[in-house]
Amino acid sequence: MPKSKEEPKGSKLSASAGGETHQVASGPDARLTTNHGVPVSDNQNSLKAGARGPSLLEDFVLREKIQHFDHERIPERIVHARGSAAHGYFELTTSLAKYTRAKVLTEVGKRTEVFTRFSTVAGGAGSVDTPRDVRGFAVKLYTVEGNWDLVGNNIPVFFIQDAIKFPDLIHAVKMEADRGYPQAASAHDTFWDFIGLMPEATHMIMWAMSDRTLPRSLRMMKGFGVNTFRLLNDKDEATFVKFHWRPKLGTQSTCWDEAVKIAGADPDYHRRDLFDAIDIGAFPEWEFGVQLLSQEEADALPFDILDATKLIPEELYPIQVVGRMVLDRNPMNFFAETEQAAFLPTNMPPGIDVSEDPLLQGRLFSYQDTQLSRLGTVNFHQIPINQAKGCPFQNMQRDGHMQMQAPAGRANYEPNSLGQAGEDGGPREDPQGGFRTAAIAADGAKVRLRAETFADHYSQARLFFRSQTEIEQAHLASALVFELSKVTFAHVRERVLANLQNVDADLAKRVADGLNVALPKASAPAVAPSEMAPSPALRIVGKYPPSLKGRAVGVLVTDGADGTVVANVKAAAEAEGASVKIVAPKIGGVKLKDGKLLAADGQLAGSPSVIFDAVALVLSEAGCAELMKESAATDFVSNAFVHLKAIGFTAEAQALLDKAGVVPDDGVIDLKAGAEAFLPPARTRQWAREPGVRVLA
Ligand code: HDD
Repeated sequence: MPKSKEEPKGSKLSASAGGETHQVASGPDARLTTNHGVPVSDNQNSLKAGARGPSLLEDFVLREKIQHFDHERIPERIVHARGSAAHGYFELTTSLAKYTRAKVLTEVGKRTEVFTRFSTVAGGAGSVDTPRDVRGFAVKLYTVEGNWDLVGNNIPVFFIQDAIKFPDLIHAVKMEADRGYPQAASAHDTFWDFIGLMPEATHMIMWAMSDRTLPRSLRMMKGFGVNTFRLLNDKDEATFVKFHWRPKLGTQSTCWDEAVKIAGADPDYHRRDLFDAIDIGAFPEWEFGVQLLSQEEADALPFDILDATKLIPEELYPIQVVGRMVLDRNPMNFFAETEQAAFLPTNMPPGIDVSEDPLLQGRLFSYQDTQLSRLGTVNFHQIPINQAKGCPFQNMQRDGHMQMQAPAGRANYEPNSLGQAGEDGGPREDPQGGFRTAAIAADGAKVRLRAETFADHYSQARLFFRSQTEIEQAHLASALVFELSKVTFAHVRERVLANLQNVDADLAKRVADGLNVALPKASAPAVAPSEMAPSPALRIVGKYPPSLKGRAVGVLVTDGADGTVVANVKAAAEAEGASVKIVAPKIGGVKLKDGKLLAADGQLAGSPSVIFDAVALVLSEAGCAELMKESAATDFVSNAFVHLKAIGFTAEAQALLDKAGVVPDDGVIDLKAGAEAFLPPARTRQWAREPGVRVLA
């Protein structure tokens, strides 16, 4: 779209959502107009026949305003409806030129603009941020050879092997057809009915029931391309590739009980966390890595590389880190950018190609198609956030709803002889630099079959479960107990248990005990599961980075609190990169022991401990006595304790600790030992505390 070269005085170009601009007046000239530029004299009163009379049809100002409002919503995404996103850049650190000719993966040091959207899968756009759910991790890279959309998840495998099952999977997990609930929850009959009947989902179920589906922050999640793709070099030689994003802040999760309470305390917890972090300049960062395999190496694997329910253990094929992504700019307008962003797995620059993975093959159709119903036009690629920004885009496609471009000239077909390429003749194909597909032989009979190499549904489920720490195994088993306890059909629970027997007999028994039901016989697996060497890479616990960076500390204070202790805790935590919030009984803050006023960031009832990673209680005796009458205070402390958080305290807080049921341990720190003593337990969770506060399966 042509930009005006000269800005009229007193006006500016409104910031673009990816390149496009329109003039808006600013300063004293910023007057309200209709959509067609007519100045509006009165935005408070509609045009009426007399002050108390009926409104007049003539009032085009009223009608335009109401009509536009009536059409503000577009259909939400059928899956991944709730999401938040940010702009940033991708930077290549190691060239993959041996494997690919894609410039984005060969030009070391070059920064490519990105737009990355994180999402939950099952809930609607207005649902909460912290249900137990897989998270979407979709990155749009505006490369110099066209957009590359790497549309992945925070889990490296998927529920199903063939795209034809996707509508069934989604129908089963979303709210039930007759009653319209539950919203954003897999703990219900139809989901587990489907899962029990689809043994191929078992590996993914292990991940879904693990703490991976309770991320602490979008900044603390891994991302995976999930499907197998190909890289193609300048000789058109193909290499299989799996794509990985690894968060610099480490992979961190919440506890289930905590996630449920966060949903009430702050339904926008993840969205706010991402926005705030970028706003203060704490830009989230991920390493970008690849696993590369030749055809021969893929053939030698004990599972099929085209099967999206399988991962390639990092211990077998280490992830080579070749780049990084930094998110450093919040969207300016949620709707224009985040809501209208259209990701397409078919968006790939030359040098990257798909594989025959039957899940991916279906995706190649679905995303383009769904945009037509969401965005309503074949021209959705012209919406600024979706435009190829790294290079021009031009072809002979024309017209359609919401055409924003006015291509010049007569040549809207090709070949033509109206003029030279790039001039009157328009653009031409580029056999050398253009996108080429890997020349993979494909001459089988037409069949509706699942390859036998896809038949082993349990070995990797077992690998995942057995690779977990004891703590993670207990969380996983307990999540299964929770979810299956919401299932009302006994036969559905039984079928899932029968499948779990094939994963691990101990797991199945623990879940059956947790449900207090008899353990059924194992279901007959299509292929008997085999043992794989445990993969420590699949664990989270024990790997939190030894720092408070990117995390939040809540300091509960009362009138008469010791300001020096507050200042010390704040300074020590902030020095590690934590954000520290002062929580007080009243939002106006407190008067400290020395008479100084301390401003509050949050009021106690609205700032429960679930929104912090560690807490400190800096109270006066009188303040503590007041808090003893306040359930929000007891909840603040008892929740911090059962959510395995470090609790720093001053001696005056002892009565509140006792009332909240806090039992002294390594994570309950008397601050008289100095703020430094609070840091080591605050950097992690007190896993050893868990058996004392929660009965796990
Ligand atoms: Fe999908 C959206 C990820 C399988 C059909 N998908 C969507 C988004 C993510 C994924 C992250 C949200 C993008 C955004 O932020 O706007 N989907 C995956 C992954 C899959 C997967 C990692 C398995 C490897 N998806 C999958 C299949 C199908 C779809 C098998 C259909 C056959 N997905 C869609 C869709 C969506 C979508 C219906 C809804 C909104 C959209 O595309 O733009 O086309």
